[in-house]
Amino acid sequence: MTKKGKTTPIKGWPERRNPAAPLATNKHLLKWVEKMARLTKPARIHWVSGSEEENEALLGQMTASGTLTKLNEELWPGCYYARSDASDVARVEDRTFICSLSKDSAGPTNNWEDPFQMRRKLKSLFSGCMTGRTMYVLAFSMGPVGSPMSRIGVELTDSPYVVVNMRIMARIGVHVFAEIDKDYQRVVPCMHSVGMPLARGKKDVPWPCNQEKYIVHFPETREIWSYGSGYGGNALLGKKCFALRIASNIARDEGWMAEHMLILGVEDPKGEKTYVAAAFPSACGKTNFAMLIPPESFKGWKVWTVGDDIAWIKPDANGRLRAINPEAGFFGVAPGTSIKTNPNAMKSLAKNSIFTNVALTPEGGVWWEGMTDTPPESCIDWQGRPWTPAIAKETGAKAAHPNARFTAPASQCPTIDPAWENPEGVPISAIIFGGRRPTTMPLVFQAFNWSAGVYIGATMGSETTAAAAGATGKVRRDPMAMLPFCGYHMGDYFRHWIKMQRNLTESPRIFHVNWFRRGPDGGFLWPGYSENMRVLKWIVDRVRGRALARETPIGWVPHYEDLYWKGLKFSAAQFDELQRFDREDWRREVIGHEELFLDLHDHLPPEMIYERELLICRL
Ligand code: TSX
Ligand code: MN
Repeated sequence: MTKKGKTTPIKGWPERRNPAAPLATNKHLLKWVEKMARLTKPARIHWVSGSEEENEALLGQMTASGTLTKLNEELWPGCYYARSDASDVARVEDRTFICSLSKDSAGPTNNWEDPFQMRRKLKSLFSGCMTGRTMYVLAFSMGPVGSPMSRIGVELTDSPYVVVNMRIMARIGVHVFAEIDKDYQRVVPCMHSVGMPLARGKKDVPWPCNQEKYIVHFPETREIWSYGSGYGGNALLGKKCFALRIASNIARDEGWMAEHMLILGVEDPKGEKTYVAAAFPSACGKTNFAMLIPPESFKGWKVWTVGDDIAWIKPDANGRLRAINPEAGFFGVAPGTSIKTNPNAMKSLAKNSIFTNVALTPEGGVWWEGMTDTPPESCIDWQGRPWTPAIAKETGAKAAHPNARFTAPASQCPTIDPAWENPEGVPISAIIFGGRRPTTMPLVFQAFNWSAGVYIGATMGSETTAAAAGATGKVRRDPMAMLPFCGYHMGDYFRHWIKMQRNLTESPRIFHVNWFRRGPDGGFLWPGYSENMRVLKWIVDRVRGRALARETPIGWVPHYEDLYWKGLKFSAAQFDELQRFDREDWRREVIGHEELFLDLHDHLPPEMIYERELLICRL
């Protein structure tokens, strides 16, 4: 093990005694790194190679300093555990900024700040902010290295925790530096600091961060600056900041789409594969759906996972949409994940994974609410305090933070699609929108056409839960699940969606699903989970021209007989209740659409207005 704070020399690492030696030759990159080092004043610079030895050394160093705990190697091989500061546990949307030249291009759903003023602010925040720390030069590729659909970033960070997490979530290191040396034009510079300089001789804390947080995007110059947080999407800049907020700007300019979508492949008994992408707001079980296991009765059917969070979708030379998952890992919410709800996720995170803000068991394992039916007799909670089921009963304390995460390599998922790293991506035949809706929305319906489908995506929403701010039981609109992630005006984003069809010879079919409709007794009408395969099969059969449907005012819906029911007792009467179209509910629904559109009206494409009018007429 290396001494605290020292990154060199590293045992078993003869080939790189000096991590300060640059791993790229590109002059622009070297100059930028030098300039940022002059600004932030780190004690040393470490160019991240991505090697196994380097990773071991970083993990060892963080274990020695108390940032990480190595889990029991027998139970959790290659796994580590981190507890964050109690004030740094989630993305900070009110501290997230889009700094375009004009406020109008950021739109009313983003926090805008004048780029010149913000640059001045950032300069003062970042001045000397890495004092006493190591600045890691972390080159990463979103998408397989060398794929024409991939994009490259370089994150300068003073957090070794970020480095080891990014190593799972993205492709990093020497291969990416080699790409940069071929073409620096494609590089998105990403600055990250936890915002806690270390005075000489002063002991570090396990989770350095700053109460003042700034997550800043410059869409025009394609830059990201993040200050004050070491957690998740605030700090792993390849994910939400780059692959969604910056990439949505690049995609609009270049004619493709950066979406908050899972990608899965459905293989039928003949071996024919149909890929679909799906957007759901948070707390709808996106990762569970991406890793779905069909019920026993679906002989010969299989679901393959391409990605669980982000899809970059682009028309190919034949005018068909193809998608890649720009990520290399899953950064999933741990609570609620179990062998029952998602066995594939449990197998993905069984080794070589990092757990943040879950509970630590006496055996050196991890636990979270919903992982097992019976909780451990005792454990250490996410804040380092003793936790027992009795304490939980008395005080309501959670062992794991509700936003606790696992960082797991996608390659470890048992259902990872053989084509998940295909540089050309996979062909997308259907797009699914969904939400958590106790009323109004049937289990499934199909949009009449592309523009009607875009309208469905634009108006989608989810019931507000206790976790989110605001009243529970109201619908929160979250267009295409992109409200916190679109790096420009939402109205322009809808226009871009509408325009995408012009580049296509064949547009994907668009569907809306709702696993969460409730009956008069308040219970869920649909069993969900694996049984969602029945809906997925209908969707695939519709796409392939094999399934019938019935026209309603909102779109095409399946008859009871159009779904495959073997292995599930679900009557036609139950199905009719689940699929029920209620005119009164829908009249309320379109009024809800209006609320969102009011804010965006001066940028809305005419199609959104016409679709709404047509829907009203049909109601
Ligand atoms: O992930 C979920 N999915 C998608 C699975 C592929 N969840 C969990 C949501 C929180 C992240 C679901 N919860 C789903 C679902 O389809 N459906 C429900 C609602 C539900 C919960 C429990 C039951 C049924 C429905 N229990 C019984 O029927 C016994
Ligand atoms: Mn997400």
